[in-house]
Amino acid sequence: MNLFGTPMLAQSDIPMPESAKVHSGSYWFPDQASAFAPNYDFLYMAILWISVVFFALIVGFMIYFCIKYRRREGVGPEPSSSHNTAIEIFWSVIPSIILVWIFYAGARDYFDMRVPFDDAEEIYVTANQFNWKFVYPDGDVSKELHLVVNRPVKLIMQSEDVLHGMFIPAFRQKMDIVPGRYTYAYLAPNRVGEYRLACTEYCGEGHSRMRTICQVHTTEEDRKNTTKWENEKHVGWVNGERLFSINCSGCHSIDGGVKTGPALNTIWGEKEKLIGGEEIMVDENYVRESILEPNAKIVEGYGPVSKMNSFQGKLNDKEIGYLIDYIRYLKEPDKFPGRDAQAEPTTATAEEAGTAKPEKPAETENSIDTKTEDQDN
Ligand code: HEC
Ligand SMILES: [Cu+2]
Repeated sequence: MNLFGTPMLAQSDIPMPESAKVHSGSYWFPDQASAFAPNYDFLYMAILWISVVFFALIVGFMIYFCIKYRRREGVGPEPSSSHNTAIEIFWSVIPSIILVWIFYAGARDYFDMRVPFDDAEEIYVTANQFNWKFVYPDGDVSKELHLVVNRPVKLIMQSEDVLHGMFIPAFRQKMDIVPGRYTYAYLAPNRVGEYRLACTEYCGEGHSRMRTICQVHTTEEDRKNTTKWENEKHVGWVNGERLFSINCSGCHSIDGGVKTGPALNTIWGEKEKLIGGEEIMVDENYVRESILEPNAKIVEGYGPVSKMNSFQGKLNDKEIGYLIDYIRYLKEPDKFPGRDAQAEPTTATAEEAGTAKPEKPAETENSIDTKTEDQDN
């Protein structure tokens, strides 16, 4: 049992896995399910015990002196010293050292949690009154947050209306979701199970219902197969379009214009001239190689060294597959199912969720509004 009682899972139909019923949490704390949690709990307990010890010492001495030096019949005031350098130094230096240590430990843990991981899975979080929506790199959409154990995660969060807060007690992590800008949270789930995720900024009447679960799965396959996705029938190229707008659109146009790199809308199936005069047919392997090893084959006019950085380790095979779908779609849109072939919405939330619209963290506040408007359809 922990202080918060059993997890509240009212919003979810997913049966609770065995692991979630066993609490690893202490009397004070819920489960520790994140790599950050032990440090936080340690610091919390350290500060608590330091405070307890000093409280006992100070109040103890105070009571003792009150009694010892109380005013009594026939006992005159004793002469008292007004200054003792040794004691003053002692009680200034020791607490200072402790305070500096608390600051150091707090800052260290804080920065640990704020520094992006190199290989984090990026999950887009949209909060609105009073729902959560999570969009995964391959376009899957869910109403609960589904993670894979020991796989670091970057949450890119935005609000559609008012201020919300994302709190996962088992991770000891909390981050505001502020309208008009993106906020980030870096998660390091290290324990399989089902944990609570709740809104912690009062956001209106339904605030207390704005909670869901964060499920940490054993493997990617487990997550893929056991999760109830909101948009099961989503179309590959739409995912590709999303990934493209996040990763590639800065250098590649899809209207034929040349940016840092060549336009990609008509290359599929064509012969491409490389530096050195060689010609190559643009197919799956060529696109794949262009993404993973840009320098292996360089398009004529873009040498001698490719300005494209490798996406090795940043995009997995499935994501590259979606990008290939998208590049093919750009060339031959008629051969692909339309955007509307996506899952038929069953509820109002599923309707929004059905279209995995490209959501890209913007650098500046101003660009956000235009971006979301642009990408709404
Ligand atoms: C930093 C800029 C930059 C980014 C970001 C970038 N590229 Fe490139 N890309 C280039 C440049 C420059 C070339 C031409 C040189 C070469 O062939 O490597 C190129 C070439 C390519 C080619 C070969 C094009 C042709 O005409 O044969 C493909 C395919 C490609 N990029 C796909 C992608 C995809 C997919 C992404 C996103 C995952 C991406 N690129 C991101 C700069 C970039
Ligand atoms: Cu809220």
